[in-house]
Amino acid sequence: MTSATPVKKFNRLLLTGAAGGLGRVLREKIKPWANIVRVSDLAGLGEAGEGEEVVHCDLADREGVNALVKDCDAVLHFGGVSVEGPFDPIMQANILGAYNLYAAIHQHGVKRVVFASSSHTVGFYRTTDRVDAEMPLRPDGFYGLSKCFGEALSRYYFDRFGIETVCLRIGSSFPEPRTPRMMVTYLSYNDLLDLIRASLFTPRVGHTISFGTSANATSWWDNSKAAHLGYQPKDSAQQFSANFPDTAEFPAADDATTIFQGGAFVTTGPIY
Ligand code: NAI
Ligand code: 15L
Repeated sequence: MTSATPVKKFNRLLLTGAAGGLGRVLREKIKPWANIVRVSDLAGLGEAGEGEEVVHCDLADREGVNALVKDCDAVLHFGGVSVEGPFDPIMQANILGAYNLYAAIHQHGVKRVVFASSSHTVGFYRTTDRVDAEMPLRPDGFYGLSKCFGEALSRYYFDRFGIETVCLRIGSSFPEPRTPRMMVTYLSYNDLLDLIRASLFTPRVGHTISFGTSANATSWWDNSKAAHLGYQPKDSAQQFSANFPDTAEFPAADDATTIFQGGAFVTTGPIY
């Protein structure tokens, strides 16, 4: 199947991280995919719109997460700490949070999850490397490590119980690339939406890891292991190339942020 029109609607679709940068975009776009979208976050979400339920919940709260997942058919897991930082908040939101979520998903019989993983699971590969989904993980900090945990946790729940997850190793999904590195890692919001749609509606995905970028001129990632999703990016960072002219100041060639795929993340941590 291609990433085109969904073949069926979910009754209730849960979106975590709905107050975040990506969550706010998705909240508007995913309504056609379900009769009810349950949007959740720690942060303010405003009033529930038509066809929405709003649930404020800390992912680290086991009972809260259990109630959050109840009666949902599928989960888009976009909540959590999204940058490098001290271990404790990352552990609470991303590690304990993922555990709470999958325990609830198992208990309530949810069959499909789309997990916002990150390219920082493999940030210590070099920008001269080409990385595929089966190569060893090389996280570039506590944040990347927490995403490795989410990928392994979802693998366990697939192997043990057949709960299907597509882990999206998202590159950089913002309105436009902010750095020269993001000319490689950029994922437009429209392409992100296509990738999530394919991840939710492709009939059998098992446990899939897909890199998430647009069709940028340069790529560090080989996405052939996720070809069954049929994801075909339509946008490209090239439309923003004027933002980074040859005359602009780039990091030096021997700078760690130039050498490694994770960019600035590779030198940010560890933060104690
Ligand atoms: P964001 O930081 O804007 O949004 C994350 C949301 O999670 C926030 O609204 C925050 O309040 C919520 N959150 C944090 N801790 C929580 C907790 N303990 N319980 C409940 N909610 C909590 O991040 P963004 O950019 O929207 O990213 C969404 C997801 O996609 C994140 O998991 C991030 O790691 C992942 N991702 C994003 C990329 C991007 O380029 N935007 C790249 C790679 C991965
Ligand atoms: C990520 O995983 C982060 O969530 C996002 O905020 C960006 O920093 C992105 O990676 C990136 O590498 O650009």
